[in-house]
Amino acid sequence: MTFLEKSRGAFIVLEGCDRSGKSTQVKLLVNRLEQLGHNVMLWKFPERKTQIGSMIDEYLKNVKDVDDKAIHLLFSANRWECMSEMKKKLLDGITLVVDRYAYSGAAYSAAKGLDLEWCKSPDIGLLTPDIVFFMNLTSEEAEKRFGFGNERYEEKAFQEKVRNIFNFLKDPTWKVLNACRAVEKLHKEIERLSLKTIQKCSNLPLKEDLWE
Ligand code: FDM
Ligand code: MG
Repeated sequence: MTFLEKSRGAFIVLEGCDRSGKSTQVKLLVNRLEQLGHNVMLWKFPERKTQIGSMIDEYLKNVKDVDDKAIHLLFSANRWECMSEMKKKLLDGITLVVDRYAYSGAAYSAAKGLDLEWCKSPDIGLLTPDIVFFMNLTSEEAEKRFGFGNERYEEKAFQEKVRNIFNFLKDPTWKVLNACRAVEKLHKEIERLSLKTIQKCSNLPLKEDLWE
């Protein structure tokens, strides 16, 4: 644990299936927090700009095939390689709003049939978010949104599996949001809960005990 002399930023994660509105909401939240004078930064996993990230990018764009377990470990390594920078920013008082995290890592890989506990294990000990918002869609609403892109995983049957695993993974600390609602309504709820979180965790130590 890292003890604090000044207030730190909050580690806020948004999770959910493709097309659940995460990217829209992280942008809205970052803009709003900036407006309110907070020090805030948007982060996204996978972080495609690193060397590991560019291998992941090629995999997602179907340029390359990679063994299921190997790509899973690369997604995890991609988080580990960002930890020191993220930690530094949080300790500098910057709130991080993060689009996907280790929960996506476990859900997408386990949806391929890999053992869930095996999937979680390489992420054990990562920074633990102060709050996880789960963008929950009914399967009817999810179905309506499946026009779909051309990256790997973006198809209906697979997303349904991912959804089920997210539901299995979620714990009582998650804020499960009804993501079928209007963008602005959802945004207001995320803003309210984020502001509460920022205040609540500003004097608490960072936790580096994900899934321990
Ligand atoms: N994804 C994302 C994984 O399979 N594992 C992970 O650890 C993470 C962070 O990569 F299909 C998947 C989820 C999604 C894709 O693309 C990332 P977008 O841009 O977030 O949809
Ligand atoms: Mg996608």
